Amino acid sequence: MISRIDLRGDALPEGPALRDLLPRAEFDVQAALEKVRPICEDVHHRGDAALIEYAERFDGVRLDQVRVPAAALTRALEELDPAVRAALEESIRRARTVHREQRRSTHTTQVVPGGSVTEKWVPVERVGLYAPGGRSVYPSSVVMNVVPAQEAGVESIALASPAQAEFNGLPHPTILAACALLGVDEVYAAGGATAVAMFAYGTESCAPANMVTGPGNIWVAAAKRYFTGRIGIDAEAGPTEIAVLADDTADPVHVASDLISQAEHDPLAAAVLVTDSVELADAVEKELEPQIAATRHVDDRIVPALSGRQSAIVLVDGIDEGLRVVDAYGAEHLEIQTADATAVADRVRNAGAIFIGPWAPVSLGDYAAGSNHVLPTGGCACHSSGLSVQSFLRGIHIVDYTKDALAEVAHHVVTLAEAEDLPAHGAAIKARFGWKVPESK
Ligand code: HSO
Ligand code: ZN
Repeated sequence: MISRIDLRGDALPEGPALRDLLPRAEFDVQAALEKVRPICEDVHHRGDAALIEYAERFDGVRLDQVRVPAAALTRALEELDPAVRAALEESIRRARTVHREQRRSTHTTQVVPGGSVTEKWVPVERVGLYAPGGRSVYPSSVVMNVVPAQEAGVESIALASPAQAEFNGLPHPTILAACALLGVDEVYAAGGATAVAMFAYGTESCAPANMVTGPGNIWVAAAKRYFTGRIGIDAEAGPTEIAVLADDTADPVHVASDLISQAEHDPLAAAVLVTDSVELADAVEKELEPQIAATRHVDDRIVPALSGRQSAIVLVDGIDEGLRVVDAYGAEHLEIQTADATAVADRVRNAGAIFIGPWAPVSLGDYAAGSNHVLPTGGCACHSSGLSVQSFLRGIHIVDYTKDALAEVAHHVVTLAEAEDLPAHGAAIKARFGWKVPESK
């Protein structure tokens, strides 16, 4: 079911050529952009009325209002299965423990006597978080978005999730319950691109946000791209990915179950095993079948994900080559299932998150490791990181120089201004010293 790419024998190509040999799904956000543009502009011009109309068209439910009443949040929490509540509470606790330590403190650098630069970290004022509905109702993603925003000190946090016909037009009750657990009381029934547009432009019932984060399908990614520049975004999340770098010490039962675990998300999800052991590759392939037979979401997601061109078993000549392959791939999630996994993991450069050894499967990170599960996809791990407190902070430089400190460096500033043919820049210095460049000491 899963294809093989055999890279053994010849030397691996360098850089992009190696990346081209590796599997990856088509995720054409640009094409989707043209479709979301009129929807976003409609929300701009007609506000809540447009949101209500799109909920009827896309979600099949007629809403009276897009804002979820406070009583619905309270009720959802009251009716939440106690075991799910306990699990969410533990997930929140662990995520807070990790994210609290990501806070940044103000730091002043004394550049010269009398001249300092302070970096002050200020949270984004208002953030709109998106939680998908439909196939992916993930209260865990509410946790992963809200916790870093709260720990960063974001004052105003709103969340949107699609209206669900079976719940009278409210978002899914577990999403509402997660919001209530986290203390998020501003929630909207809005889905996909319309939710992003609601946060970007604001409507009668929802104030505009400075930033939108959260997972979503291609329409959400396209809407994020449409508004980039106007608002901040976390990332254009693509289908989820798992790569496993394994040798003959790995347990094929674990490897197969982990590959299936992420294939379960989406028919476009990617599962890639990189190994130098043909025996392990054979054993994993054999193990996939009974495990798939024993689970749900088989024909709609797991089989298309594993048999799609985005998934493969990649055979390499050794773990050094395997490392080159996983670095070229830049997986959202990377498991290291090798001898001395910690040392191997230490050598990885590109991955959204790394899971070491047999006892740290991606599923743990999805729910309760304390790490964040909103991670870069599509190879973006080579330049971006997952969601964190830092995502919601801005570092502002505060420049404070005395007259003497400015005088000392003035000639350099004037020289550079002249070199760039910007004499007025230099004049702004000279104006402070009787239109002369102060003598350097
Ligand atoms: N693996 C997904 C997140 C998730 N898993 C939510 C379960 N629920 C993307 O990192
Ligand atoms: Zn997952």
